[in-house]
Amino acid sequence: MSENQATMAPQAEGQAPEFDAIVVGAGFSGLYMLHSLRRQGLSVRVYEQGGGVGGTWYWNGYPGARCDSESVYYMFTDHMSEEILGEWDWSERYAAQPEILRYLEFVTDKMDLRRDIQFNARVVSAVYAPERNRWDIRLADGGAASARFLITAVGCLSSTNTPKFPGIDTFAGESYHTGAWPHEGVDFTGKRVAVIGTGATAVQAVPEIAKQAAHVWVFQRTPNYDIPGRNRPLDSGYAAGVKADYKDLWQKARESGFGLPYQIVERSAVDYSQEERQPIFEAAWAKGGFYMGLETFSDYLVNRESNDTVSEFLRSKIREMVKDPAAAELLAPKDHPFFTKRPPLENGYYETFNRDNVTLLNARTTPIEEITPRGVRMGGHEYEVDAIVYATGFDAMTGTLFGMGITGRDGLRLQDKWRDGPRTYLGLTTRGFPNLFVITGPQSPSVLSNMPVAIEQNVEWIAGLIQHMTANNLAVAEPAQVAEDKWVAHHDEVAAATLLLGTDSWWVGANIPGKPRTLYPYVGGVGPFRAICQEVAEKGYEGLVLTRHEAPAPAAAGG
Ligand code: N01
Repeated sequence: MSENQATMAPQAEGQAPEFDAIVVGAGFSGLYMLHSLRRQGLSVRVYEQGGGVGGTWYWNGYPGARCDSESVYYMFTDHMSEEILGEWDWSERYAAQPEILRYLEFVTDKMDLRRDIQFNARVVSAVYAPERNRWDIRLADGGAASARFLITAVGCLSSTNTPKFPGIDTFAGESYHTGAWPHEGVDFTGKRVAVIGTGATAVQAVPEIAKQAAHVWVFQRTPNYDIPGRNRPLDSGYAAGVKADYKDLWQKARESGFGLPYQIVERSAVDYSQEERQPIFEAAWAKGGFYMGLETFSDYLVNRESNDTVSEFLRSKIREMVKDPAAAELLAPKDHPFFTKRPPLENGYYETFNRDNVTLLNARTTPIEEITPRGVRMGGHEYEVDAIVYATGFDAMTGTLFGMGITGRDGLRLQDKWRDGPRTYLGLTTRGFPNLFVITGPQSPSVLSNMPVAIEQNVEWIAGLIQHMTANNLAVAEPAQVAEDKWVAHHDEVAAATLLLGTDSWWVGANIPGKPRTLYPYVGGVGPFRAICQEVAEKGYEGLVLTRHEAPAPAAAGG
């Protein structure tokens, strides 16, 4: 048997099981990775921290949680299974969290993926053993395993961030983080609730919480440019049309900048008069969704003047929707350009501030001082509440990877290698960590795109590389230093050409004290990224050093 051939090696009692590949995470990316490697005949084990599949959709069950990508484009394609694509129908324009979770469970069962997934299994260390060319994994419960390939499918937003407010542990009421929501749900009926944060999550949660609660205080530090989602039951004719045309539409999405098959018109807002721009903005506003950013003008991220036009349009809409002028002014962003933070989609958020039981508070001019046993103290006033909802985001893109104890050659820890910011080749690999592949990692398009499109490309590229290694009897893949340096330089150059680095956002790590400030996702676009990755593959995985393993292959490793 060649050292690349599949099958789980026979295991002596008490010995850690050995696999060809270990995948960490059972969300969209982990499920597709498992399927793709199993299809090659490899033995694969998925370790999932949660008690079920779903990843982000398992943990984020807060009220109002739904997808901001249109559901017809937020799913696996025929590359996963033509049958599933044909069988599944979404009920809403933007699917809510329970429906997406049901979808992922449906896919899992349909593809018989569950038998290779171990749930409630948190990876706490992953160490590369060069003499064996294997990754040794340890779980929080003491379990262990090893594999030649380690693939992280941990999502970009999976380590919650709760600011270290003084007194936070003294609160006597209920505390929740939106990213770790209780699966049984929370009943806010008649309760006084503090919501801290006004990002995409809070924008979804606040309208729903306000429908139940006696009163909601929203602690806002930075307002966002929220775009109307205009969620509604999915028109079956539209959905059928998308299905009928899905091959073309998906290809268009794959080749696009942001992973959506929208009609991008290359034009600058500065070349149009105010009278000409207005109907273009109004049309996108009426349509709802990311059309506002993608189908109006194309240079918002690189041209401040162009951006000012859409930013002002969006501020004018907020002033129309919110009746109290002081609240409207507070909700209208002035400190950053549109789309330099992720614009939330809103379904009733602004109107919520017209309710008597909702109060907006300015946590920018008067920062939260402390959490007390009875509530939140700010500006010398104590807001007494029964529950605090932390909608305060995530240690994005690197938090979970660093928490897994990933250690490469020569004892190098990932967080030490990336101390000044991630260094990767294509966002998928990093030198010093042979056979480690990161799905939707930093310096890949990931969160700057419709995630399933980025995930599909990443997974297929990794699967293609592993197949290539098997076919050519190669055992070790690691990027060359020069290739990694070139990718980082390219990534940084593309980022520097945009307005993104100038705004404090989690995209640049600004939400976590001490986190290096750099653009974490790649802003060159999913289409161009795909083309680069494809060219790399066509040139025999240029930039990667692919070798046979030189140490004698141990008998138990299947070689
Ligand atoms: O987190 P965020 P999120 N005092 O980091 C505030 C994705 N998503 O969970 O902006 C007071 O955006 C912070 O204030 P500021 C989407 O990609 C997807 O809302 O830093 N406030 C901010 O308002 C999104 O971008 C969907 O000044 C504090 C908030 O907390 C990403 O998840 C749905 C504070 C955090 O906002 C994260 O969104 C929802 C402090 N000390 C979300 N610290 C879908 O489409 C932080 N804040 C599926």
